[in-house]
Amino acid sequence: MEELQELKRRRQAIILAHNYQPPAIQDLADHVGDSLELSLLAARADARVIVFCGVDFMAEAAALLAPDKLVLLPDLRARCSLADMITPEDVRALRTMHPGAAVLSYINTSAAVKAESDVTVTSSNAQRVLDAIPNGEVIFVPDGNLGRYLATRSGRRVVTWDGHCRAHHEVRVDDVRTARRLHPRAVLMVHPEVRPEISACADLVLGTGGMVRMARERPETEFIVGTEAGLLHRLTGENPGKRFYLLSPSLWCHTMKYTTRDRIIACLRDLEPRVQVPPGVAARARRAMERMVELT
Ligand code: CIZ
Repeated sequence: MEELQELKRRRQAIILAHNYQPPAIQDLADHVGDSLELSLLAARADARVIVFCGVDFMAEAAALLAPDKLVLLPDLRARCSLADMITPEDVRALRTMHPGAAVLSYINTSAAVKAESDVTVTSSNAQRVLDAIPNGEVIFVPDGNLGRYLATRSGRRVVTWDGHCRAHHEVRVDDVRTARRLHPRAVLMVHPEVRPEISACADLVLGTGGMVRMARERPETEFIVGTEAGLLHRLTGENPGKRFYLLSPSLWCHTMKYTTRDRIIACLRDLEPRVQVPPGVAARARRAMERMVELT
């Protein structure tokens, strides 16, 4: 820890950790949050170097919003399989098939896909952004479950893509039955990346930021959590006296767990691996992210 603190000071660095990071990484970070919160923090931070403990698209989003800072991702194997399920060419083909439709891309996309989109959304603001888009056809990529959830909530026609998060998509109705039986008084909160039949039987459907807020504000003391296991560390730490149960053992993202303290030290020492977005792509992708910030 001494070596890490000394390197941080020397590099004028801050460490940002996503809510899904391993507990030890959350504990050493300067801030823990969702991808948008952390990217906005990166932009405002009085630092020259940002160590982003998360997956590739998150570090890219931080690099887009904080172009004056050096953004490091401790392990380049930390990729998001959902983000890898769509390419910029796929988005261009969807636009050709649906001329005039607005393209909303989930934050879990590469900068190159964001650059092909009209606006980016996160799980916490997707509904608000959709409501702010004038009536007409909307394309939502790449998470099919979240796209279908938005279509059901809004009653609008949403063209979806068949991508999914492996961890959330694996949750089954049987997991819900078992958890409800074991914890009958608990509030069931799930992430909108789960299948529609799972969100349909939940008490709350929320992104991780919303789950953190609800756990704090609701009077109930037990919660079944339908999102990646890493969030339980934060929920438990911030809410002594309340209990949190993971909805399903499938809720585990392997690539989120590549970050280690040694890798953070190595990247602060070597100032590598860097996350950089080519300028032509960056300008258009930043516009899609800024539009989201304007609309929410
Ligand atoms: O936006 C994020 O950080 C993700 C991927 C999930 C969430 O709900 O926070």
